[in-house]
Amino acid sequence: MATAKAAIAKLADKDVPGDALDFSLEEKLRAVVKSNDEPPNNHQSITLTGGDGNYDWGFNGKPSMMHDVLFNVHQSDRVEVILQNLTAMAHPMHLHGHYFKVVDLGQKRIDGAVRDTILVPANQSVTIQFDADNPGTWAFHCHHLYHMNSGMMAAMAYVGAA
Ligand SMILES: [Cu+2]
Repeated sequence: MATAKAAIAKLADKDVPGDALDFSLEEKLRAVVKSNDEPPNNHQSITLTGGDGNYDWGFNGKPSMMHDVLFNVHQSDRVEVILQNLTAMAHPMHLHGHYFKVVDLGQKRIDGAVRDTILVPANQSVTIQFDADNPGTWAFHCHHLYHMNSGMMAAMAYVGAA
């Protein structure tokens, strides 16, 4: 739609990949505040799976839902989570209740940004670290709501917390 006599520009080229779906922006970012340098004691490895025409997004090969606990932490853990995307789409992964540091992009170690959501491009991996300092059961999900609603939604639960 356009108002009368409005100029309508055309895109010059097709098939030019954009920056937003790879690591080119993310790898430039650095945290403003220094975070915990302690080595992690709680190591998790999670695959992002599904979507082969079935729209059955999930984790570790299984469509999940909010009440499935994907992984556990204990209070005061330093947690490292490897997110390996085995699908053909990028997933912006979001953890509630915590801020995490991006420490690895595509198996390249970095001293990256602190965030609560990180884009994991198709067929790539991202590793995050955070302090388990907010007891409870927290949603961990893809921020594409249509992926979340079709299975890429689970929880991170503190052991011994409600
Ligand atoms: Cu997704």
